[in-house]
Amino acid sequence: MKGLVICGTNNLFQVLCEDRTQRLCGIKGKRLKEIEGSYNSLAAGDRVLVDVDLLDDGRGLILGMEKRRNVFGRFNEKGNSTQAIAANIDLVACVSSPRLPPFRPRFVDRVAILSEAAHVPLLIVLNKVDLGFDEDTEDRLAVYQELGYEVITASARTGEGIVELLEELHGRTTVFVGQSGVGKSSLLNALEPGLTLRTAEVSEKFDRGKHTTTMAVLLGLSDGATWIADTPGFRRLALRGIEPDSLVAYFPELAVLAPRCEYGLSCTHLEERGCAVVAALESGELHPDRYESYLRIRSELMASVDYGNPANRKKLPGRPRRIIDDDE
Ligand SMILES: Nc1nc2c(ncn2[C@@H]2O[C@H](COP(=O)(O)OP(=O)(O)O)[C@@H](O)[C@H]2O)c(=O)[nH]1
Ligand SMILES: [Mg+2]
Ligand SMILES: [Zn+2]
Repeated sequence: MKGLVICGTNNLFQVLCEDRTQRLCGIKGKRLKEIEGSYNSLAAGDRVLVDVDLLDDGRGLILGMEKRRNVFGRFNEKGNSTQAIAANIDLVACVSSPRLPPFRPRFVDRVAILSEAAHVPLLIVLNKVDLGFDEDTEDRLAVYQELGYEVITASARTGEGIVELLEELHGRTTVFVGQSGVGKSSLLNALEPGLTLRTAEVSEKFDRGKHTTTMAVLLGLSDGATWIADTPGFRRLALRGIEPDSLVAYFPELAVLAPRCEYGLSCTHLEERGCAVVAALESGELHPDRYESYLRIRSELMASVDYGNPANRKKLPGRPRRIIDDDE
């Protein structure tokens, strides 16, 4: 029968089957050939075909996966491969806070790129607005809005913005991402009391140590139509698999500017003559922080495994400048 992957890791998954029973399922033959080469085989939100264990109704075997509509993932540096976090989603919600921890637009930029890569719209939630926020943060949020990203200011503590957030999420499947401490769990509980208790319960069953820290758990709201993939706080979001020369396509404002560069597609937007990106930066049309993100991520992509190979490097204009950890 058909089922929906709620969470799982290490080839063991919790699947909500169409008869409304949750079953702990292994994978037939340990691996599904559709997704060979990925760090974790299946992700929360994947639709699968399950063979129920005849001797134990609480168990089953996953026979196959339905083609994914999309997948939101990140690069796992330890595993040196892409890690699917949630599949078949309608929205990415990047949760942030103005203080404790401070607002980190560079992290938001990375989530925005991952959303663009997955072709999924992005919602930026600034939680903890009861703590107030400064002009810089306000300024950056306005930039994101101008770029076409939805922004909601909220407070899990006072309830501000929660109705608005619920309206955004209603009837959709959303993955919540954000650094730890920004209030993802608190927001989920503000949306529906007790919601995160289930994350804790499910995580316990899967306590295999290392994997649980990156496991997403799909939670269904009681309306039966709204799903949220709760994720643990990622400290770092490494990016891979994007050609450095195509990176502009993931920054909406750069994608518009780049075709106007004098050197066209071969422009790296670093220091070429007639670069429309640099011109926009100088005129103030392009936010310097967004350009800085572009530079940092480009360096990271240039220095990554794929481009560390001299054979590949020759093809690429410009040299990696430095690797910067955005946590700093
Ligand atoms: N002032 C304030 N604190 C909050 C708010 N939301 C969460 N917190 C606090 O921030 C801390 C981290 O919250 P938590 O939900 O665990 O964050 P998570 O790691 O993103 O899931 C907790 O101490 C919460 O009480 C808020 O809207 N305002
Ligand atoms: Mg949490
Ligand atoms: Zn250029």
